[in-house]
Amino acid sequence: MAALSDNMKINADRLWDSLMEMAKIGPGVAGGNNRQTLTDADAEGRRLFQKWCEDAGMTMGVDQMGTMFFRREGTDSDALPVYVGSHLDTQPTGGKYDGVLGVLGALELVRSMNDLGIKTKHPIVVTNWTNEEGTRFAPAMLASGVFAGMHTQDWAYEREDAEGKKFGEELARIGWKGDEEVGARKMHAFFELHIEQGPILEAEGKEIGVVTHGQGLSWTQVTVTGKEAHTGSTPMPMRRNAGLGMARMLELVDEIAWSHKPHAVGAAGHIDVYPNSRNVIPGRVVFTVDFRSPQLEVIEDMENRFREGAQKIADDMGLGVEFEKVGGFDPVEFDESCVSAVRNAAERLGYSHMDLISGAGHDACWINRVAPTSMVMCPCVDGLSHNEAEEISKEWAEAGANVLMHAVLEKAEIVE
Ligand code: HGY
Ligand code: MN
Ligand code: MN
Repeated sequence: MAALSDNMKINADRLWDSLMEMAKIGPGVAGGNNRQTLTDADAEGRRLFQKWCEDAGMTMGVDQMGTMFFRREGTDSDALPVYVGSHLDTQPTGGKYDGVLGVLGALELVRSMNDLGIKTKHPIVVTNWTNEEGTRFAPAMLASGVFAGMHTQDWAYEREDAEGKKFGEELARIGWKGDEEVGARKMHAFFELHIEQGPILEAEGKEIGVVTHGQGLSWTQVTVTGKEAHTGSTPMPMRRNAGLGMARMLELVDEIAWSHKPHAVGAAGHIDVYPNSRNVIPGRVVFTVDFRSPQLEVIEDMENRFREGAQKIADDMGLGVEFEKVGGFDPVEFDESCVSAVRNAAERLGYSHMDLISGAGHDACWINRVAPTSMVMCPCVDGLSHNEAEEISKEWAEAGANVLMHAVLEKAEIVE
């Protein structure tokens, strides 16, 4: 295996230009992106990505969840490929880099390998996972979850968005329902570059996060039922106010998360109120509680205490309450040899770095169950993400993509 040298670098200007070009597709209203999964904007972004990958000499495969795989041949076509990628779908108030940096950083390392004439024993496959965000179709990391055998494809196809549209139908509608069996592909390793989406790297003045673990996640959808009534003429003692019940339950979510400080977190980002009319007491509310912690027993404690407490709130207020687990995964420990490849790369290239637990969920968290996996993280400004003001520097993007390239090359084995 030929040596990796620190002059093997990506082209930072080309990476940045590609990020800015992709950001024009599915623009938000405040400088970020709203390119939600299986929308026409997602389809347009996929076509641009396909063109770029094919221009870089790669051949495309698409599986039945719409995940896109672009293969660069190795000298040993029978060797298991090294996969590298992330996701192109965004939140409704998404930034330009969440997921996209990992997909275009993977493309850039192949483009740079072409420029530098680098050959590897193992093929390399650049990947765009469908529906990482789980915002339009819950849960998050849906396609990678099916790939890892955590969900059935039939269940995934039946997931519905707020308008009652089904995942499988929308995937076919945008023309990205591939023919490959999901999960049939076997991997030598998987790497994902991602912005941290938190404040630690910037605060510590580090350029690279060597991601050793990912915290676990629990999503519980809660339906509270009361009774619609007139907000003016209904006496207070007669009210069965589902909105008030939700408010008390959300206070409980916050209290439970704080009880496990400093690492546990809890909130509800999805809230639907019915009928959502100014002069009608809400008769029904549906919201999703998002609890996370690096420790499984803490997640389980938070889930249990919330259900007990919310049930008591509902009982005391004469409300109905139903709970449905709609997403979740246990805390993740990434593969030691892949983590070392990331750490070796940061050291060889002279980037400041630190070990990190990922606060957000990523496709790598599921793929870690079926292949040796790890992640590279770069800082983001003020740790802000899932906000159109999400920002990174070109230097951070360059550092992350260089470390990604060297980690992939360590596993793919350069050939003279
Ligand atoms: O929810 C998450 O952690 C990821 O951003 N989908
Ligand atoms: Mn992401
Ligand atoms: Mn995200």
